[in-house]
Amino acid sequence: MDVSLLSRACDRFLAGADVARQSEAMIRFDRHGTQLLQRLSRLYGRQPGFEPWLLSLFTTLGTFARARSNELRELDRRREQNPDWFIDDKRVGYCAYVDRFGSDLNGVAERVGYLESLGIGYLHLLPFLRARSGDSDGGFAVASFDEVEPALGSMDDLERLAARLRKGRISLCADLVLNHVADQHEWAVAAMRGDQHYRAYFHLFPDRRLPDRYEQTVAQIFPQTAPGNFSYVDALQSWVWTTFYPYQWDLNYAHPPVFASIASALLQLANRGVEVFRLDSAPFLWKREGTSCMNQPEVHQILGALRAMIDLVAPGVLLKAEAIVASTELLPYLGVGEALGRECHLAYHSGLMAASWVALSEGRTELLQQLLDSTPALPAHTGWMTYVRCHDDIVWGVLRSDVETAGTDFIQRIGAAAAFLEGRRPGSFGHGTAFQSAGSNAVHGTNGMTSALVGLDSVAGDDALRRLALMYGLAFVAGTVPLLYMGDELAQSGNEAEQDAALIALDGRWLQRPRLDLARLKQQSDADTLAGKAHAVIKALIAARRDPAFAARAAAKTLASDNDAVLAIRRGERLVAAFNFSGRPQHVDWNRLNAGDGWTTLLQTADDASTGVELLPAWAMVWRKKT
Ligand code: OTU
Repeated sequence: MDVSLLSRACDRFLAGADVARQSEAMIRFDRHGTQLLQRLSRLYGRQPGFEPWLLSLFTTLGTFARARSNELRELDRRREQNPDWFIDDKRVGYCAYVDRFGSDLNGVAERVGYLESLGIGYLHLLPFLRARSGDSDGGFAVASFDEVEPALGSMDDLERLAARLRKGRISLCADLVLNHVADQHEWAVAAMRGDQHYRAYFHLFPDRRLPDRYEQTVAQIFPQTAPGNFSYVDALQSWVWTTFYPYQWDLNYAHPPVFASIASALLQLANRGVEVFRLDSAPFLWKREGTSCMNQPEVHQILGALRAMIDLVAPGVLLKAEAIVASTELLPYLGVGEALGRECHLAYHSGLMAASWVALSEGRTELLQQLLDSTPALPAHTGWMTYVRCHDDIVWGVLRSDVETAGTDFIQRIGAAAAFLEGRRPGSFGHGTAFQSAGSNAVHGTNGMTSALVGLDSVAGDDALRRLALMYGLAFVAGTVPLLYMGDELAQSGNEAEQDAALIALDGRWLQRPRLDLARLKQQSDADTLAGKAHAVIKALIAARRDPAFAARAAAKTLASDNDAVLAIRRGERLVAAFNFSGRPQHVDWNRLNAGDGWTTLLQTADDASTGVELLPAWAMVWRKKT
């Protein structure tokens, strides 16, 4: 460690702070400055001009730190004192598109009362920054980090919304699309003008020589609609790396200004009141020939640097990894096994999500159990974001190694599960739709709202409703922050809007991106309606998590249920839950699960849950607590 550089960085960070703020900033620098400097030195230390670049970055960080409002600074202090705040609060998340939930940011603010009544403590709004015109991958092709999409409002609206949410103890989560920007972003436009500084923001190749070599080992995200990972752009006279759609240009994080630009984008939003960042497409940030160009060690340096930066400037903020990768690759995003230090606070447990759908389609829980059993304990102050559905497809590839560890064939087994959920197997109840699955990508992804996948859209019967409750019930028992996907709490069906037909035809993920069904919203308290019933299920789950028997900091552990159809989970010392993933009644012996005498039922979707041996109806679940 270059001590002189560290002390100059510290001077830059503290310059301009008044006496009152200096001591706090100094303490934070002492704790996190070295970590940040180390990470950045490893990434960029050998590049010419590293020192001046680094010092100017620390000047910028100091400016952002001083610009934080008193209210946010207070939040920073409280959360610094209790880094388990988001775990202990037992927050439940809600995820929605701004336009589909409330028309615009002000409309979302008007729906905060609804979220409060539901018991939500975390609101993830899908991308709302200015996106490219035309197709924008649902806003994931960002044209400006400094502006809100005009149709959705302004930065001031965002700030007001964040403050309104905070008043209701709801943390606002925003996407930070790390991997790419739109071809209409000013960096891309400058690159097309021939500006060398901005050309270096991207991965450009004069011919197919290198792209062809990379393509040998890099997978495809949209093999049918956006095959390959490179697009030729005339104005650049080059091939540009485009992992996703051709209009999404991957950023080159080997170029230090890219890191500084993204860091500023993050802190600017944090100072507007965004409390959680969903780090979109985090695994893709570093390219290395001969590899999948995912999850490279440098990715963890970059995320670790962002984390150190947050700890230094805005410690009330959380980072959430969106890394849809195999469980073993996922753990480093939470700092597991990373001797290097802290990384994200939260990560999506996409393997658990996908495995729960496999369990539902097979009526067996062995893969789910194996996955839970192989999930190690997490570092302190980190947790799992658990969910049933999101705005994307169910990405089956995350299960490949788990399925193979189980000694089964991936294509055969997952192909059968997907076919079941997509209604292509005898006896299947699902109505999902295959995504990008054909030829060599025979099982890529599956689309559909939860209601479609559990069969609620066709048979509004109790069985289907129990399946919805079962899937959410598992996410609620297993996770640190369980996430509800907008509309699921009203058992809303898939997107059939006429005006979205073209979008759906282009990208089937729009099937699970409907507008909030206002008729169902009105039925939320009407127990005679399907919407009302689903709403009651979700409210009951939120209430059950709040019970003191639910140990937020404890990890979910499986219990031997002696019955492959039933998954049994213990969370802490006082909570045991059993889930019947099959379409037949199954026996559960509560005494064997050590949840018999002295225990009572906390929540159930079975009609009768007496103690002792019990018959759990098809797809039912029971949560029991020690009194
Ligand atoms: C993420 O997706 C977003 O959630 C998608 O909505 C975007 O299209 C994408 O990034 C590009 O911004 O690989 O780890 O269907 O789950 O693309 C990042 C596949 C991703 C998505 C996948 C995911």
